[in-house]
Amino acid sequence: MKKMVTVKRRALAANEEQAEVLRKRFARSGTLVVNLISSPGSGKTTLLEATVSRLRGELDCAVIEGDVATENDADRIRALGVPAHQILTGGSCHLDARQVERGLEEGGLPVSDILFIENVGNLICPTTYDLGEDFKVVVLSVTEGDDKPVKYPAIFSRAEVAVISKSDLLPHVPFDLDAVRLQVNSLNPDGVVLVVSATTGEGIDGWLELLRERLRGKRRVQG
Ligand SMILES: Nc1nc2c(ncn2[C@@H]2O[C@H](COP(=O)(O)OP(=O)(O)OP(=O)(O)O)[C@@H](O)[C@H]2O)c(=O)[nH]1
Ligand SMILES: [Mg+2]
Repeated sequence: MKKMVTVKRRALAANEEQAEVLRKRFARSGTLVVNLISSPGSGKTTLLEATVSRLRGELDCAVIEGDVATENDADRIRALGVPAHQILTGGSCHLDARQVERGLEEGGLPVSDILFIENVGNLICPTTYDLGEDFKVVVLSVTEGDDKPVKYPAIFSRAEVAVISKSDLLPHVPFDLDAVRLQVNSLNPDGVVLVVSATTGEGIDGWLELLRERLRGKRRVQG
């Protein structure tokens, strides 16, 4: 047990180093990097499809997709004319910084204004792996139940933005939005909660405005 803990600590320390290399690279290129984390099927790719379609002609976007198997998600993004690279983890439940570095080299992604990294669908494993991102976004769909922030506190306290997705389904499922806001707020008082439906477009403007503001902020700080 002790040996396992030591190995995990070493892996995390090595990941931190690699993430810093990535962070410097993204600082040089002025790229805003967003790490999207959720359980499988919460709507990450659908949100990205809605996002990159709307930002077309305004900002250059690129996407790294992380999955255990298939190129499905990268294909969905590429179908919209946006560069995407699929990383296959072959079983691992999260992406790490080394995979992202390699993905950038091998995927031939152009330098972009915003790089979205869609992590492997999982609310636990990706939480502690820094990918050199500017911020993490946790996506929680209304069909998953309104107790998830308190059941998975680590990701909800680390993610600067919580997107409550599939809001169009709210009339059909028991989901107490106020209770979720309170849970997220108690775990992360500075966190932002957005309520979004990628299907109807509800809340998408606020999400896009947040991305624009974060990109402006990053470039202002760097001068
Ligand atoms: N009603 C509704 N369905 C949605 C919405 N967003 C996504 N979906 C559906 O939810 C399912 C999963 O969506 P994805 O975008 O593939 O979810 P994901 O989080 O990328 O899934 P993984 O990559 O497998 O973890 C699909 O059937 C989508 O059509 C939404 O806003 N409203
Ligand atoms: Mg997906």
